[in-house]
Amino acid sequence: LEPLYDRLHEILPKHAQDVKEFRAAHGGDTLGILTVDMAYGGMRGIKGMVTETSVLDADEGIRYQGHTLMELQETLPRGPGGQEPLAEGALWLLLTGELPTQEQTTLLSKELARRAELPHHVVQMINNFPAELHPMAQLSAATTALHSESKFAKAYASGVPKSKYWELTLEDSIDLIAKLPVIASMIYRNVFHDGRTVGTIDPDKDMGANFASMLGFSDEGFIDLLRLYLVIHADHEGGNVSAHTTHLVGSALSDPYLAYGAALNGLAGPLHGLANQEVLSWLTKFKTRLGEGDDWHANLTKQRISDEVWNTLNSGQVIPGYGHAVLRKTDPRYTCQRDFALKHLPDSDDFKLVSMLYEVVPDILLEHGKSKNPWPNVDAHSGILLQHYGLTEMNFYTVLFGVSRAIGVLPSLVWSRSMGLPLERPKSMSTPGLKAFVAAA
Ligand code: AMX
Repeated sequence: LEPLYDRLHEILPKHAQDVKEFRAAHGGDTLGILTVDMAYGGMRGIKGMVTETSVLDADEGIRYQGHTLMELQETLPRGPGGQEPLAEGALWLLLTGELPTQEQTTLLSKELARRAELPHHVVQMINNFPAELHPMAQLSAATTALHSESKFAKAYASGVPKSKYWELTLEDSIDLIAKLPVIASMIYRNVFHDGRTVGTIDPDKDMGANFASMLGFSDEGFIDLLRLYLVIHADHEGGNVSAHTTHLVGSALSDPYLAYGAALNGLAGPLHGLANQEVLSWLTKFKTRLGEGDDWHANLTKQRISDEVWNTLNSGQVIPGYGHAVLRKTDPRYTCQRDFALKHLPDSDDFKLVSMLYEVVPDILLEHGKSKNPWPNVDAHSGILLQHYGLTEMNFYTVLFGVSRAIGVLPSLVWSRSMGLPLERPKSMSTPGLKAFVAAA
């Protein structure tokens, strides 16, 4: 990985120096007003942390190091015979801020393949998990157990200087990104199949192709979908639960395995990554109510959708896959997947259902009057694409998200360590304290 190390040795120390000078000149400038509602309201809108890898605009969506997802679909290197960008390319971009060449992307593919092997105790641990344990709990536990491999933790214990932290964080991050598809595939084969390994890692193939093969899929369309999936779920700036958890836990100098294990537990929540499973579960129940077996689509009307959505809302539940804490327009990650569906499965009944929901749900959420954003997010679409290619086990969907998210938040951890960002420790207040503060103001 010399070319990557060389670039990072040029880029990151220069950036850290730039930040130092910026802080010396503007460290005392204010970033906005804090209100009592913000303190109670999950800190929405507070500009309180720095994430260099990506920035989310409420209307436009995410940009990875300045590039929109639509741009990256055009500019990142693609897999052989495929039309979708490679996750390794996104990884290079998020780490360096530079669009990679094909050669640089291939270098990362080979390196990830080389580092994929799991230690014996983690293999044993995964094979001993009961099939009833949710795949996300298995993924997080196995990730945490990889702590045994941490080069960061070992070097820290032997007194490595702070200036080297980012290099060790990078080593662990690349190792972990390489191992996650293997862990995920083992969990998939154990929980939903006979537990036997199917595909093995081919060092001449990309991450998406190897991951698909280990899951047991060879369809070129599925491989390309997985490549797209791995790219679009990788990063969503710093405040979302999984990114923020990685940053927070990493700020205690817990190594990347411990930090990302914690993040996966957050991703497993229904308001965050588990929403992709929740969407499919909602759709499946709705289809059952519409008709027996495959007959449901004959009874599908906008009125039936509207009734179902109102029933869900009136029973106090959220419509999974809709709304967002920051976005105020349709999530471009939804649009990327919709475009994929229009290209590859335009006649799918499930796609028609998801498209009809897109026409019906936003108006209902507006009329309902609670959600600040009535538009679909990334999770509204992913499930039906996976169903189309035969990955039907919805309890597994968030694991795919978990493999992808590492590609964004771990590079962010590398940037944080290179800037020497400190332990995160915001001030909290009690309600009597807030009342006294407001009274005295
Ligand atoms: N259906 C029904 N009600 C919704 C809603 C939805 N899809 N989205 C928001 N609301 C409600 C909230 O529950 C809240 O109600 P409350 O005042 O009774 O608590 C009110 O609208 C205001 O919420 P908000 O400010 O618009 O959203 P938020 O920032 O608090 O939460 C999110 C954002 C994503 C958790 C929320 O929109 C939601 O629960 N969506 C459904 C779950 C989902 O799709 N999550 C995935 C998000 C993407 C991801 O992280 N993978």
